[in-house]
Amino acid sequence: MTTLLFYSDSDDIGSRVDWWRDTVAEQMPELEFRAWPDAGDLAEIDYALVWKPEPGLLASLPNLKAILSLGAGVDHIFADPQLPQGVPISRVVNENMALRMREWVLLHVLSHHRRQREYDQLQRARVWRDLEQPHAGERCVGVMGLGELGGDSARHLAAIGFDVIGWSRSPREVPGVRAFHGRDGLKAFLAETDILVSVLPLTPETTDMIDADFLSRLPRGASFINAGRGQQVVEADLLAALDSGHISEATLDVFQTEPLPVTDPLWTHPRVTVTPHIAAFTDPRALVRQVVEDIRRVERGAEVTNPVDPARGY
Ligand code: NDP
Ligand code: OXD
Repeated sequence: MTTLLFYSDSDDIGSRVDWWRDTVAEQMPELEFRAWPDAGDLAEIDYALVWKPEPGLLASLPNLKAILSLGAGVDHIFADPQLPQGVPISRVVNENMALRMREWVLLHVLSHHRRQREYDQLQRARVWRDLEQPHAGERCVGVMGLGELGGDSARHLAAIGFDVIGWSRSPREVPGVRAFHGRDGLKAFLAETDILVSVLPLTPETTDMIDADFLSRLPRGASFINAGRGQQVVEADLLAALDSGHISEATLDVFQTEPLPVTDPLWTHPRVTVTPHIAAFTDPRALVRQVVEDIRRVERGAEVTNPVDPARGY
């Protein structure tokens, strides 16, 4: 009997264990589904489907054949100092995830571009006034991360007329996007960017990357939109850049601490929009299809669908 262990530290996902059990059973009735903490004999677990597994959990499964991430990001798996070496890791990639991210990115880029925050203030004050509106081709949107999600958003930003540039670790070609890469390309990329969008994975290289020095390389008045990970941003430096006017506004979906603590100044900053890590989310049915596909592949000796490279960390 092949056995899957399901673990999630998120109440949203964890409270729907019966849905996951039933949906997995519909697609793979021969698979035994166990939900943490009712894991039974740990030596019987072949696959672990996880979100933020507690440290040491995966190392306690001696016969694990693959780790399947409940999210697109895998930093929650690499955060485990006892992560077993050599066990393949698969992460979520599907069109619905890219579509959701694209919707969120376009919504907020357009809101920054069309100065919606200022119009909201004018409405509250009952003031009828138009603000200068450059057209999209005069606005440079810089997208950091040109992978499954960032690449798709960048392409669609270009399709509605923005001047789009992108930044990745290695050279990438995205239709309609002028691409920069690596540390060497970063300065030039930032110097051109009016609206910065980050969809980067969290790795040792990207942790605390967006600090005072980084932000100072953007033109004065640039704005920032983050859907990558909160740990990439030194939040005190971002607040200082907002207060000085160097950064005109920020829309943040991800934070150093989630949920964002009620006392955090980001909640009430007049030029910050907060969304609760909802930019893109996994379509659970598509994810179950991917899980079943991954298990079938590994059982026949093939590679998982979307392998993560432990050396890169994403
Ligand atoms: P991919 O692995 O497909 O793409 C990652 C991109 O980031 C690649 O272009 C990669 O470069 C680039 N990159 C990685 N490290 C660096 C670096 N050090 N310097 C420059 N570029 C770098 O990931 P996805 O697009 O699927 O997902 C990206 C991230 O989005 C996830 O890891 C997660 O953190 C976040 N996310 C957020 C969600 C939300 O709701 N807020 C939902 C889902 C994901 P290269 O092309 O050279 O490999
Ligand atoms: C993520 C996700 O990685 O929601 O943030 O999938």
